[in-house]
Amino acid sequence: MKIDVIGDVHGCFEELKHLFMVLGYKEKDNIFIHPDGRIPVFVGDITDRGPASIAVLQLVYTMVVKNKIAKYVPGNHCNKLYRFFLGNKVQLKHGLETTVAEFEARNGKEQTEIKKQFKILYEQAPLYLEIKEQNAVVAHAGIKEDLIGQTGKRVQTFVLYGDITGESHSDGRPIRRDWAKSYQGNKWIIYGHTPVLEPRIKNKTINIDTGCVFGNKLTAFRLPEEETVSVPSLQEFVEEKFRNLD
Ligand SMILES: [Mn+2]
Repeated sequence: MKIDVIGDVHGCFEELKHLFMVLGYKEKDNIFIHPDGRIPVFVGDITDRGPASIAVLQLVYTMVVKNKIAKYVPGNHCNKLYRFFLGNKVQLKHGLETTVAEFEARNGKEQTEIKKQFKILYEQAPLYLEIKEQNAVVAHAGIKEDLIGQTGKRVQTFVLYGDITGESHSDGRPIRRDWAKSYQGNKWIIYGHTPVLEPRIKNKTINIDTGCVFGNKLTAFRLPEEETVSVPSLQEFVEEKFRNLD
């Protein structure tokens, strides 16, 4: 199974369609199929902030759940949207407000359908995905070597939020340890979550969240080729969202 892992889409539907085209997928009946049977793997955070979160949600649902020609792991934004759909009290900020506004603009029948689809997508998703054939692991915010193969609350927190310490910077951002720098494993760890201007490779890890929703680009990482493919963003560039990581 050859794979194309796709970074945080965040509602950037046009850029996602463009990326599929550049990767050689063909559009058929509103889904994207690769002539060589390649499998797209979404690294999570498919909604929020961008212009077309519901369209992305429905495309990912159709490809992953209905047609089973793609895979998906959840991100922290997915987790929060799921809790919103469960009826839990969640704060409508950090981009969730845009997805909820799109959702509330739909009629009742469409809302029922969208909610049902996302719940199924989220509930059937693994916390992270081990792709043995490619000796790779896909996890939204990454994963430490000793957590691979495990499940549970600690693993869930790590794959959704990264290696957080529980403390915050003065601007409110959580302090995160740089787990990728000390990663010693031989499996590829493919992740997103922290926007970077260029895909960041450290040891055998790669961060492919190139901040499409903040105006940079949408990136895929292909295995076994070990190459990245990006398309430019159509969104406004927001420089302060990008981290300078060495
Ligand atoms: Mn994230």
